[in-house]
Amino acid sequence: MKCRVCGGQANIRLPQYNSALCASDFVAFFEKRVSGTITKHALLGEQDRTLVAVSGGKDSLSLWYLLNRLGFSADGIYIDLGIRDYSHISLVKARQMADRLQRRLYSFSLSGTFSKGIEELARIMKRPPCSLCGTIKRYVMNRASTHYGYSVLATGHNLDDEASALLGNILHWKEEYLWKKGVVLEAEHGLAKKVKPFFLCSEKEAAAYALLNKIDYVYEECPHSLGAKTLLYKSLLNRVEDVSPATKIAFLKGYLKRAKAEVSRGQEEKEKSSCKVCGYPSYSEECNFCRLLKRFGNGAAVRFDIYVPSEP
Ligand code: Q46
Ligand code: ZN
Repeated sequence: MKCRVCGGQANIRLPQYNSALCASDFVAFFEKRVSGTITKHALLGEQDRTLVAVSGGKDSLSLWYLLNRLGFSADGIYIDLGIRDYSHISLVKARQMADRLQRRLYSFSLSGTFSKGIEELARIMKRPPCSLCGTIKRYVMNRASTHYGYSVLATGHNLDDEASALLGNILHWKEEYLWKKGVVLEAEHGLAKKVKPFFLCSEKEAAAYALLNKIDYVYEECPHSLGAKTLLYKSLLNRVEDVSPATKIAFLKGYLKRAKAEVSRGQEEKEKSSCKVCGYPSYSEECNFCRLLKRFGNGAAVRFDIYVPSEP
């Protein structure tokens, strides 16, 4: 197998592009692809201040690293869900990257605020951990972005995440979410713009990029992701991809084209008002997060730890 660019020994097969590349040409290819997505969809501009949602996994750490390599000075935010060793190790990996990049890392601790981790909170509230986790993460990231003056929040969602979520939305006809899964969600209601620069990059590509750049990430997935439906959809899509390479990318590209048309057709969004406590957008008088804080916060305020790496 020869590298399509230099003709040397290829290490990475990319059947979806009918190609194979050596390590260094793969890194260049991957970076060019991400930077192409950023330009094509106007994800980031020179004047933007970017915050990357960092989980300690390969996608988010690779994204943080890559954005800085491309010249976007991006900081990170980590949310400590209080899941035993998993959360601890993830924070260690995130700090290592902050040191390597010499960038700030903000962190928010659930246990520090609610005296309980996500699992206990979910059990008491009789909610699935992932749904509660989603509510908390969205709020905390929005809050950190606006509070510290970041105009863009970038997440490491990759092609496989997006294709499986899309498949799930279609299988269950969740029309309220169907057209809101694009590469970019423009700033609204005073919140930062959300972007997904890895939208067209597969999980395998992100893992290869992490490996080749010696990015040390947490290998285990969050224990709650096991058994999640998205894993089933991912494996189904991978089986299709094995037989018919480039299906996933065509699925998402087709979606993006149609999503644009659907959004511009102007689906009426339910009017959002503001939370009377924190002023953030909410469908009810008091937002879910403030209600949670009232119930479990014991008077605690939302606070972030800021890790500023010392000079190497
Ligand atoms: S939602 Fe669920 Fe993830 Fe939160 S509880 Fe873990 S698996 S981290 S993306
Ligand atoms: Zn609120």
